[in-house]
Amino acid sequence: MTGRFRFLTAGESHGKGLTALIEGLPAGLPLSEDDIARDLARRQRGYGRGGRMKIERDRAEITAGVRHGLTLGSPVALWVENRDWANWTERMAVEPVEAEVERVTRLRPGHADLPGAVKYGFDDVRNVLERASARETAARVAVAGAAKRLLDEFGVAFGSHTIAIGGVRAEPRAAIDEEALEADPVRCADPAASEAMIAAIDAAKADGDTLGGQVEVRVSGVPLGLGSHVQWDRKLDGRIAQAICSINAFKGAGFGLGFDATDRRGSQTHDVILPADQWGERPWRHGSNNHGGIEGGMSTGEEIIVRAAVKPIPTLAHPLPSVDLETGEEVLAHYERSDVCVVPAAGVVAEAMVAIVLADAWLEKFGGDSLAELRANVAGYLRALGPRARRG
Ligand code: EPS
Repeated sequence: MTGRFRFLTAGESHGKGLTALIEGLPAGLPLSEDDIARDLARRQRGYGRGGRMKIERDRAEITAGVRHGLTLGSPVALWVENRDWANWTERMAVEPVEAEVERVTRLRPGHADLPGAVKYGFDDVRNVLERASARETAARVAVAGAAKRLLDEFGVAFGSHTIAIGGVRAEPRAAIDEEALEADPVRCADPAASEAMIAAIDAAKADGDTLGGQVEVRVSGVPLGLGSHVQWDRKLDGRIAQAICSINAFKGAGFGLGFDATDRRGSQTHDVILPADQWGERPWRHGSNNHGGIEGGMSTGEEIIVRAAVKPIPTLAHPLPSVDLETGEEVLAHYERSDVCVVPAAGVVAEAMVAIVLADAWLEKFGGDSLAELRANVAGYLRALGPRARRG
């Protein structure tokens, strides 16, 4: 992130709610709560979620930075209520409470519990797990609603889908029916794989276990030239990978073929550049998109394709062996209500983080205090690129 579009979030999973503060949106951008609502709803769905999603009805309230439907160029503040807070008012009270509140001391392997509690000097793991919870991703998706709204002005469009759950892999599809995808319980475009994924989730649930998987994010309409090859922290793929790996339970990111490229020879990996006369519209075109729309840290004008790996979540109904933080005794890890598989929702969160990085890279490249100024800058660049090089 270069800081052209920046944001912070605050909020505990069972606290009053989530707050997000966005800086960098130009003035004059139409932005409404409805623009943000769609992805918040998409994030709440997905087979394998636990009881919490039956309680929440996520909706972001815009509390600053927008007037009469248009951004002011000032920070935009968002508020997402935790409906579950009503059940936690004493355990998560801001003020000290009289009652003895039960502490969590049995550490969950794979979670932030152990390093977080030791590092911050807590004797109650709840002080860590509340913030380490993936509840926070609701705030990120809300922020991304504004980032997407900005990029939508320029025809940039986002999608994501599940490509693997628990070792069940989807067959690649040339085209994806978005409506069918959103209706699919695991957001998978391959119906046979979707059924097998659901069966795998059921089996894991029956065993008190959890499942991870892989998601793919696709972005169309990004012109050649976002990011740069000249410095490590300006590389677009590096910035996206950092953003992806910052999401709870995400363990890696790849582009285009992703890690599958490591099994191929170079001649089978790189996208040949074809001359104009084969394609008419532009002076060149890549013959394939194995590189996923980014080469040398810069967008190439092709569709951006990000693949990301999600580990199985660490809260297990049949807990793993662990240690009690207070006594040092061998115990079974803490369990409280949780999800079996979050991969379908994780795709929506990955899409959100890619949108945030692209909004930042967009504003870095084009700048402008108002949408009109940004528009003029984009148009000037596209003119300079030439009519043949604009879009993938
Ligand atoms: C989570 C545990 C579950 C999930 C939660 C993440 O919450 P609870 O402990 O209230 O049952 O539902 O995810 C969300 C609340 C959300 O909005 O995605 C965890 O421990 O990370």
